[in-house]
Amino acid sequence: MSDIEMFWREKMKRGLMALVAIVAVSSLPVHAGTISGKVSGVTGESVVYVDSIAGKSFPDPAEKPVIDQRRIMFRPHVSVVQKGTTVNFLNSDPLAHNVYWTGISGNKKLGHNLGTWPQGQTRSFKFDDAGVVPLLCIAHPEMTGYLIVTPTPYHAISDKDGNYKIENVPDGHYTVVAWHEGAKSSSQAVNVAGNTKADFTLIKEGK
Ligand SMILES: [Cu+2]
Repeated sequence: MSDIEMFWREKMKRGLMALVAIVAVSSLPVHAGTISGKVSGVTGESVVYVDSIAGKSFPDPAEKPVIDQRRIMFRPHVSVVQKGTTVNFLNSDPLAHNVYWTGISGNKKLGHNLGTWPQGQTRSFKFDDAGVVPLLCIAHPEMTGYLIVTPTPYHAISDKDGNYKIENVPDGHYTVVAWHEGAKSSSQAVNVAGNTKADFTLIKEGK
């Protein structure tokens, strides 16, 4: 191979590498990170989510999570879904269950009764309003569950120790809310730039 050939080969190789680098960078999504931290002051699972973002809406999620009624309990006891999600309520018990809620975040106009249905059957409801949905069953007053409907897809349920992680949150300024059964919710401004920490301390209601 002549010197001039070597020269052009090297030049083309470098050009190609530069092009690959440009394509790789331009195809990257918006910078995103995780919001993680700990919810303390309460025991057990908490829900942490990014509150509504001005001027931003999200398509209705395609997946339809199941809230099971099994052994006279709502399972899971606490669920979180994005606004616009259709939830399937399944009765797995050999007796009739009912599902109703008296309101969403205290708004009685959003109360609803799904009716009563037997084992093996499912009834669905699409939750278009964000808020806390306390689930009840007329037949079994001891049955309680909570569905948290969030305005954004950025939400998480903590582990039993309160540690949570919300993944793939685009960089930006947000209000992040922590919810726990029987506690006063808490919100704080969080500036997400890559991986960001946000801790919460909740106070149980009535204290
Ligand atoms: Cu029941």
